[in-house]
Amino acid sequence: MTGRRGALIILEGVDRAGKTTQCTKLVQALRARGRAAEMMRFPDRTTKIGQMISLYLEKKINLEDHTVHLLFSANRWELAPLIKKKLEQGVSLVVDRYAFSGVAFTSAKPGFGLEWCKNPDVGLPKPDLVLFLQLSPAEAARRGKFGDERYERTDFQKTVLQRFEQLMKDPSVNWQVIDAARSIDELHQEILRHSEAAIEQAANQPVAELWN
Ligand code: DGP
Repeated sequence: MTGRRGALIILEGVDRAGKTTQCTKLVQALRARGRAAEMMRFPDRTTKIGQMISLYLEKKINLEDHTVHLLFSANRWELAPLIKKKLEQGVSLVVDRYAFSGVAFTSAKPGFGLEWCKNPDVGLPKPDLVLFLQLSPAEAARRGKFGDERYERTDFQKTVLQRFEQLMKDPSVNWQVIDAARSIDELHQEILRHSEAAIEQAANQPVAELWN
């Protein structure tokens, strides 16, 4: 043990922004540079709670909106001990979505305020870096048709983007906005640069708590 902890790096953005591709490339690049890195994703559909979320997203079951919000949050909480353990072991985690998606997607539904949506995730490990892959709804639509899952509608995604923009005003979170309309490799290079800086910065600091 060197005593250096790993960094918690989140990729966020609307659907089709390229998050999963970039998460995979980032983990590969960090490992190639001799850094311990692993990928995670939320929702994690492999747990019991995740399986229920998956059925909901596939529209095989319907769930009440508050209930679903709490399930997505519970899915992050059930992985929180593992996240902390990995970070303490010096492993940097590259995570496809986190609490920001949780707040943006639920608060895009009628009758849900940002503050209510943020509450269940209070106390989760705080990310050292949140990369927001910025893509206009028009550009996302050019990337092909949405699938059949719940939330995959252009009008809903426009509201989600507005909610993300509200969240990005919070200066306590290390947001970096990345123009996702560029090539995969250009994006990757910028993401890698920000991630390397975050890993160096996080190394000697304790893991903080959302949303402080
Ligand atoms: P993905 O597996 O990344 O394609 O995400 C599945 C869908 O679930 C996607 O439309 C975004 C949405 N989503 C992700 N996290 C949350 C969350 O915490 N709450 C809600 N309501 N939706 C979420």
